[in-house]
Amino acid sequence: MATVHTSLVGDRYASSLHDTRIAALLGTILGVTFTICFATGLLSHLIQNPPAWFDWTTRPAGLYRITQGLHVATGLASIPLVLAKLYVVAPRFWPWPPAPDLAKGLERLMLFPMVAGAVFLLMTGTLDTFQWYPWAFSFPKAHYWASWIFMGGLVAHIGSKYAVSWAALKRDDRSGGELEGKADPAERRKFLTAVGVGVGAITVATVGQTLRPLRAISALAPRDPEVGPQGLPVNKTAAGAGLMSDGQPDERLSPEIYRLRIGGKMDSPVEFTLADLQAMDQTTATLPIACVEGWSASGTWTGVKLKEVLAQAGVTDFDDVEIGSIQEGGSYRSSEVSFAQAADDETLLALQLNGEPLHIQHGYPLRLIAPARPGVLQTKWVGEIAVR
Ligand SMILES: Nc1nc2c(c(=O)[nH]1)N[C@H]1C(S)=C(S)[C@@H](COP(=O)(O)O)O[C@H]1N2
Ligand SMILES: [Mo]
Repeated sequence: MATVHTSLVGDRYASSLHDTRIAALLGTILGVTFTICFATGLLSHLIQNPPAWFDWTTRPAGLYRITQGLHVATGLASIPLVLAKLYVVAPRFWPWPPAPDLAKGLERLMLFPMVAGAVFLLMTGTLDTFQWYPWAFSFPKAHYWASWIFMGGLVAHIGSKYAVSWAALKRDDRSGGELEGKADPAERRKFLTAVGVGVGAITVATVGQTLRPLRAISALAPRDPEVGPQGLPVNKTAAGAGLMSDGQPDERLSPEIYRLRIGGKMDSPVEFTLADLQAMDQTTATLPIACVEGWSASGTWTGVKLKEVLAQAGVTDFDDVEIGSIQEGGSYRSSEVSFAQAADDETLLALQLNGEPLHIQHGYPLRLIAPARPGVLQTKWVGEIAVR
């Protein structure tokens, strides 16, 4: 079946690592990491943009921490794997003739969305974990659509390489593939060990931003889960949200002026002062902030149950509520809580973190905190609730 095409570049690729079996092995591992990465990414997208049929659970409380931790970890681990795979298959980049027939031509064309997609996804994803956006497009939108384009290419690629790869993996047979290398077992072992060490080093160097016991050795992690006021990192600062002027907090955050307004489909809106909220039954819960960027950290929060505040405003029946911030612009100034999510006893409007009033950077005087929720939906400086 597969013919061996003469490579234009000849002996430059004489290394025995350009081998079908190594390519198949790396491809299989990448198939696993990319599938986990895609599934967890899709889930994160659904939670943040829920269609009518989807209602994300609140339990277990640490679930999003795990799924998003896996998303970032499998993405980062894929970087050395992709580089290794590109190296192994390099002799096949420019075959001659480029497309001996239509099927081969199509197969090669589908490599473009896959390779370009992988590079784009891994680069933008990594830069996002550092909150560095040297581009003009919306990161979540571009990352999301690129993942579908990439997956299309990946599925086509697996379809076209499945038989050859399976044979190479099963029979230790290097003759049926298109790569000419005659891998020597010792060199192959050295190479694969190096790739494994690369994957391990990247993982250990970053996973501490979410796995506490590893934080001391996670030298490259963009976030240390303990750095920040009250022992928690901060993404959007009060100043960044436009809530500071001349170094002073916006007056709408002051205890005298602050109001929580419940409006929306109600006959007449209801307002609570900070003292009103403090006088309600208080609940304490230990819940993580799990940022989409992969860091997560736990805090002990005290405040009022969202459903209790709504009940006191006369609201017991609704589809969902939109929790709005005093922050005026910005993509993440509000978030939706469904009826089922609001029913959880630990879906809180928090007034305190770790036994102290919330630090202004964590959303003083009131912030949303709920189990299994992406950090981006844990709205800070809450000022209004729209009932729908
Ligand atoms: N109003 C408002 N709330 C917000 C954000 C925001 O930009 N504006 N960012 C969110 C994001 S992305 C995260 S990860 C958490 C972080 O909470 P922390 O700063 O208290 O750790 O706040 C969320 N709440
Ligand atoms: Mo976040």
